[in-house]
Amino acid sequence: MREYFPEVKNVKYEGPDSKNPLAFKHYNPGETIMGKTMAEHLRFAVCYWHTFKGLGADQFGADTIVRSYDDAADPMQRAEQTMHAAFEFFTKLGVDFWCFHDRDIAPEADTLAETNKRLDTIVALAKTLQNDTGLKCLWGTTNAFSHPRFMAGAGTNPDPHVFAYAACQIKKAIEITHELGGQGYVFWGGREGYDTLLNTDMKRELDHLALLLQLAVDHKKSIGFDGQFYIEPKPKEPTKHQYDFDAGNCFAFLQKYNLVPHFKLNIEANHATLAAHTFHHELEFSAVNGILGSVDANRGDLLLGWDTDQFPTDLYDTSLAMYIILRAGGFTTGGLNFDAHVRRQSIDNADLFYAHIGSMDAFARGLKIAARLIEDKPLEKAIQDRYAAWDSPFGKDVAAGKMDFAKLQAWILENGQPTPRSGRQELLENILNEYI
Ligand code: XLS
Ligand code: CA
Ligand code: CA
Repeated sequence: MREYFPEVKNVKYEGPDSKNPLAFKHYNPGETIMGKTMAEHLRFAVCYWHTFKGLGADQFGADTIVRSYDDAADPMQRAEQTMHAAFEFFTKLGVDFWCFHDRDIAPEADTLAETNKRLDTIVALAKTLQNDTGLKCLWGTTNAFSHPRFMAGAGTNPDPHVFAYAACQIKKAIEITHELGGQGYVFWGGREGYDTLLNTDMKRELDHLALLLQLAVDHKKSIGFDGQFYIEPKPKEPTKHQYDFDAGNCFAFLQKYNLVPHFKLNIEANHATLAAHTFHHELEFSAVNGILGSVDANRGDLLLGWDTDQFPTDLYDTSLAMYIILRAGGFTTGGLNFDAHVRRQSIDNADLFYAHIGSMDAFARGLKIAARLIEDKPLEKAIQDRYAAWDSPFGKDVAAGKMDFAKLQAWILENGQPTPRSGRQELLENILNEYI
């Protein structure tokens, strides 16, 4: 069997004192934290598109990275080699899950029939490799944004012919995800938005997008796929405005079209910052509304205003993310998918490993920090204390809606001015630092 990453053997946990760059210092998959192993909590997934198909090209320049699995002239042979390389990588890294778009794993042909036949060939190979290695599919998805036919959107396209094409592609992608035992399926509205309102019928587009999702829900039921559907918010890029702007927008959309029971959100860190939110905010909004499903773990760059999809290494981010996730009950079908790519100058195979190892360690540390925060409750206590007046008899009556405006006025006339209280932000930031 050909080896595609010969310079790296299986990555192991060596503990915080290890100086081996190809070992975990903090991610110890079997270690138990709050009743579950680290592997069960974190549910790491490697993404197919950036990790194996991304070879360093950007808007200003061509590929910089050469991988040995990419050396076959025939596109299907290349796809097969890539799949073998991917499973070698997953196994050596020691993750349990992977994620893919239909177009990542098999090249598109001239007709839908031929394209789907190619997918079947590659999916059969992926299934065998899953069985051989124990790897599982966290989620599958459709790329309905790269092909020129989707330049004006997929479900939101002004042409029903394109809507139909997108539907066929989604149908097949759900079927192959089901075939691979996928635990979920993601809808990212890559071009479901607009570049100018001068040529856009927004009402129709929103209705059509909802219809496409409803048809997907119907199809899911008809084939008995019980994986979780997710919408992945992103405010812009590639279009100027995308309808699935942020978690708040997605939730409103799902409510309007009665889709809430069928969808959760896949929150990506970099998309949160593009929407001028924090990762923390998007996770918390989803958690409090019961729609937190899965996470695309990456980060942006504060000095670059686009979707740089860098590997996550910031311990504040990973700690606060794990804090929200644990408090929301942890992942069920979801996980931490590294939707991230190495930088254009990181051209060695080893760089792919360093990137994933560092991010897995960063989340492992985040998990441990979050668990201690949950045990000691410093933030929880501070918040409880801040809102304690709502637990007084008066506060309870107000919250229960027992006090109308007239009663509130009478109460104020009797009780006068409220007493200002400190929000203690700096103190809480200091306390958080003690844990990190
Ligand atoms: C692009 C998105 C995409 C989705 C899956 O910005 O992050 O990769 O995760 O289509
Ligand atoms: Ca993503
Ligand atoms: Ca992204």
